[in-house]
Amino acid sequence: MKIYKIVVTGPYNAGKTTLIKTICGEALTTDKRVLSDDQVKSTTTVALDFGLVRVGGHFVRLFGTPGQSRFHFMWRVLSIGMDGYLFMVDSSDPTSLNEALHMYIYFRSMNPKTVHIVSANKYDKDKKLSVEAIRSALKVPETTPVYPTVAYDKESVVKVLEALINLIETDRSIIIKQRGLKNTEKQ
Ligand SMILES: Nc1nc2c(ncn2[C@@H]2O[C@H](COP(=O)(O)OP(=O)(O)OP(=O)(O)O)[C@@H](O)[C@H]2O)c(=O)[nH]1
Ligand SMILES: [Mg+2]
Repeated sequence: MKIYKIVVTGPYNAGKTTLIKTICGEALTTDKRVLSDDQVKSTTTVALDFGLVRVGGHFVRLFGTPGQSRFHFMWRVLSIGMDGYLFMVDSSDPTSLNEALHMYIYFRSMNPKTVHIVSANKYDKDKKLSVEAIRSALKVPETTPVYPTVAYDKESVVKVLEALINLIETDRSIIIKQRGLKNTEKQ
């Protein structure tokens, strides 16, 4: 059994805190009241979300970032030592895509070798952008999966986290093969 650190990130209101609460039940959150007038919700994450969960036979430490760019210093801090990240986008809000693109570029340049999955969240909504539209808007590389998710739905969250863990493990075994080393680690 391994312990993975996975960061859940993405722009404001994408559903990061909801996803962590859904899968972890008891999660540490730091939501505070939104101060601006044009609010679409009443609270926002100001530091981090944290939860520990067992997925696919492994322990996963989940760290959620704030979405607002004024807390961007936490993006770097929370990324230290991560094994992979989930980049969440609100598929029902095309106006959030520009901000999502900037944040996605920032995250990829900060962690160029870290595997990740993009989530088209709120896929339960009638009006939404397709997975393909989100892939194209964010210029997601072909090798990176884009998954439709519903952060309220535990099954959906487990599925995307299992996929991310598989990616992390595949990436590791490729690196080990490339180095010509034998993976003697006991499973
Ligand atoms: N319909 C639907 N609503 C969702 C889903 N995920 C989250 N929401 C709603 O979207 C809003 C934002 O959710 P949060 O979890 O606070 O989003 P966040 O990404 O943590 O937001 P910040 O911390 O402010 O960046 C809330 O009203 C949630 O109830 C989803 O999959 N489907
Ligand atoms: Mg949040």
